[in-house]
Amino acid sequence: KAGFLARKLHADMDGKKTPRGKRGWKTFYAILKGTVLYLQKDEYKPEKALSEDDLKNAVSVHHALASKATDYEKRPNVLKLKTADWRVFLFQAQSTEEMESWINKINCV
Ligand code: I3P
Repeated sequence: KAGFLARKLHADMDGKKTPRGKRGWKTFYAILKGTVLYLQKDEYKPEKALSEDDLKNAVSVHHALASKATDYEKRPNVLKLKTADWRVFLFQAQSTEEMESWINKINCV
């Protein structure tokens, strides 16, 4: 599965709230491949290798939990992702259908 997702960092690996200055929304082209959610700055080009930033932004969704972010009301179609290393991300999809599709795909990994 692939598509555009806006990401907001909510909590870091220690489970603590992501500090100010790093909490802004940023749009990526997301690709779920195996147990990894790749977040790339640009749309996927098969001939282009992943950049260092792309690798840094990749998230393991193994033993992660995705759900609708019912407590976040500022934007529509936002899902919450809790990872096995205690990070929390918010991802905004482009429609309700897309959000539900991402939640199902991530939870079925
Ligand atoms: C954050 C940015 C986010 C905002 C967040 C700010 O600032 O403005 O858009 O979240 O508020 O801290 P920065 O880019 O300097 O990290 P919302 O869009 O959800 O309001 P928050 O700290 O209340 O999460």
